[in-house]
Amino acid sequence: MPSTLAALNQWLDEVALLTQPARIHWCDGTQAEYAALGAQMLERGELHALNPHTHPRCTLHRSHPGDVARVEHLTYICTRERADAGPNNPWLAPAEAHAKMDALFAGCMRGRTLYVVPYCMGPIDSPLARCGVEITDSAYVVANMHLMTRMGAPALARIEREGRFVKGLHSTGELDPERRFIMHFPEELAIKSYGSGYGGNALLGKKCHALRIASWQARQEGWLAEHMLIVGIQSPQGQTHYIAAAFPSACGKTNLAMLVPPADMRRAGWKVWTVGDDICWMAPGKDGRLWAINPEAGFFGVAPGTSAKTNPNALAMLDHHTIFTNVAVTADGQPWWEGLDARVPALDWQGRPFDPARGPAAHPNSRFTVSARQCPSFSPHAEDAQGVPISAIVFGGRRESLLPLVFEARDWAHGVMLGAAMGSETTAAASGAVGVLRRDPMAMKPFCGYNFADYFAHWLSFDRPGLQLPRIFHVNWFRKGSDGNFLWPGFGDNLRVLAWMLARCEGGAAAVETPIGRMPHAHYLDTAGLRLPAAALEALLHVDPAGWQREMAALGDYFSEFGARLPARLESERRRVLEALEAN
Ligand code: GTP
Ligand code: SPV
Ligand code: MN
Repeated sequence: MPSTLAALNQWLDEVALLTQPARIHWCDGTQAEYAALGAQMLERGELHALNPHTHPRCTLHRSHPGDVARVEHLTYICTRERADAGPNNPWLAPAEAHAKMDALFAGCMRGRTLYVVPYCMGPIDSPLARCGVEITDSAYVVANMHLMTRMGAPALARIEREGRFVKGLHSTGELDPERRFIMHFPEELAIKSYGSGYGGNALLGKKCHALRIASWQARQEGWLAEHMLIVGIQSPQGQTHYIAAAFPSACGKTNLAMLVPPADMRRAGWKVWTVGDDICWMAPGKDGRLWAINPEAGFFGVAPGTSAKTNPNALAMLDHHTIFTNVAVTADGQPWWEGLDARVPALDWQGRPFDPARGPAAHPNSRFTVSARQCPSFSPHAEDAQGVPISAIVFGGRRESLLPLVFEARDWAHGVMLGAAMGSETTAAASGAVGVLRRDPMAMKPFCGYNFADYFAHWLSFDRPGLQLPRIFHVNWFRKGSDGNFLWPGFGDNLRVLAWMLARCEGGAAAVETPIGRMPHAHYLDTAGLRLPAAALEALLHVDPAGWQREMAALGDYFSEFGARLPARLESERRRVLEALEAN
């Protein structure tokens, strides 16, 4: 299946000359190909079979124990001008980065198969979709790309028609953290990733293309590439609104996207439809609204914490045709992770007999890979070529204190400032310490492919005549009480907060003006079906003026890191909140 596109053939020739593979396999994306790859990996021990009675066609991959998460300090944006990458990204000059990477890639595929993976991010017939080709020596990566993207012959046909594609080169290498880099060349629409087999580092269509490269393109072309879920909320009146929400890694996107309404709201007629759980591409439509697609075709989700109680939709899709990575296993060969149920697993994520003294049985960043079509709540509009119209944008983080359950921005510029101000406690999705509060504007700290100052300016540029922009909200499901427990039940009950937002979008619900934004009256949140102490709800909706003054002062220090490049409007929005707090 050699391509008719000369640029593709030529690039492949160059890569093959450099990496010296024993054979080249052009992926066609068929089920037969997927099955053959699976059989080879089972035979080589790269995948392990799971219980075929409880989990038909499910497999387990155990990664190298030192290769379990994204590596942000080794992930570079290589632009000609250092300032274009911004203080928010590690940077290397393109020539230097290519030389460094090509030295690593030299001869690295000797004796191995080179896979050519043409893929399309987004519905294959969508004008919003974009294509790429990943060259990799990892069968595990190819299998994951089968589930996560539209890959193979249809994608190649689109690439040949368009003549344009993102070039991604990946090798698992020696899995030596000293010889591991993920380099992005936005000016060349190219990615080079070496030394890791982990999702975000190796499935190049995902974070590398659909966020870092796409965010660069989106700025040039007037659209947005965001780390957001997309969910449709159908009210008892039958109207469906779509919400896009940016939460940092392992902070609840998958769970909100697949939310099951609590019993009282389900009885009242609320329904929830999943469009995407991690990435959202949105562009202004002819009607002035923002229309969004999920560029992915599958979910690469966090396993720990997923249970019949927290996320029944996820659990229902994970009992067949799923690849698990770094989960534990029960004595009868079922996948298991912390939070699933009360069983005790036999083997930990490294395949050793489980010993609680060694820590959790499943790796805290263990994941599942599954086709989105297996999700019971998958929206009938998830694959619409034109996308879905967005009514509300939600920002949120993992904040044990200060940040209230929900508040609404006064207008777009205020909302952009709230997004830029986002902070969150770090999680196991990236290497490094967990639970440390850091700035993560719009949940894009690890994923924005250019200078954050320019990114904020790009967001602000949508505030113009002719556009009907979504309302912007901020949420926090992770406030803790003095006992260290979460104050808000979260998960399905988050729909109570979304319902207030939708009422706001329809002009229905009242709001209280506060210095930080608009908030619901406690009685406006439908918490009748909840056993939530009044004191907890009050704490969740409390604005602490002194704490907020400190927060806004710290934001000023953060903004000053961007110097004169920071849009003045952002700083004036910050001052406005500070002044309102002082006047209060
Ligand atoms: P990435 O795939 O890393 O981008 O993460 P994500 O944002 O999709 O996070 P996910 O939904 O997988 O949630 C991560 C963890 O947070 C899981 O362990 C969840 O159980 C937990 N979580 C999600 N929603 C809530 C919530 O509303 N409340 C609480 N307390 N925990 C939650
Ligand atoms: C994240 O870390 O935000 C993820 C997982 O969604 S990864 O694909 O590895 O980036
Ligand atoms: Mn993510």
